Amino acid sequence: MITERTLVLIKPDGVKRGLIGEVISRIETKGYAIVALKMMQADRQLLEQHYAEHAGKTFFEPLVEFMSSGPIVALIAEGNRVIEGFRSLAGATDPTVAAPGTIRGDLARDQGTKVVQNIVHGSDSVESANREIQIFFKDFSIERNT
Ligand code: IDP
Ligand code: MG
Repeated sequence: MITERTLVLIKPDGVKRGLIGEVISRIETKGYAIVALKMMQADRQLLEQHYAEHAGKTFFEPLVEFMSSGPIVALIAEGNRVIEGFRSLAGATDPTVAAPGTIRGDLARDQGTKVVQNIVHGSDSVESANREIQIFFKDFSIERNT
């Protein structure tokens, strides 16, 4: 049995709208365990590292600005296939077409901004999860994902 961990971020739009509890509740009621959790203000350096794969894209600057515009919540969720499972809970990147029933489909919509505001981030692979967990939780052991 391989237990996975994933990095989840509740983005500034989620925090501002008072949806921390709603997002955490969906993760917990699905059956995943939350094994680390903090509220923080992400700075540019941290976000450039986290979103390195998007450097150079038109929405990169707006993304970094948006993600540093207010507090976020970072957490590590754990469980079998949690990486895929949380992406499924989150729904498609574009909230306009994210399926109803998903976090993005139920709680977000197009705000007409340069960057898509969609409440949550979730790692997309074991490699990303390990990398992102190290960025946000430096002292956390990633043993179980390797
Ligand atoms: P994901 O969050 O669903 O994994 P990514 O492609 O990794 O989506 O993009 C990271 C974030 O950048 C998205 O969650 C969204 O906030 C923003 N984003 C992605 N694609 C676009 C785009 O085409 N226009 C504007 N913002 C985007
Ligand atoms: Mg992504």
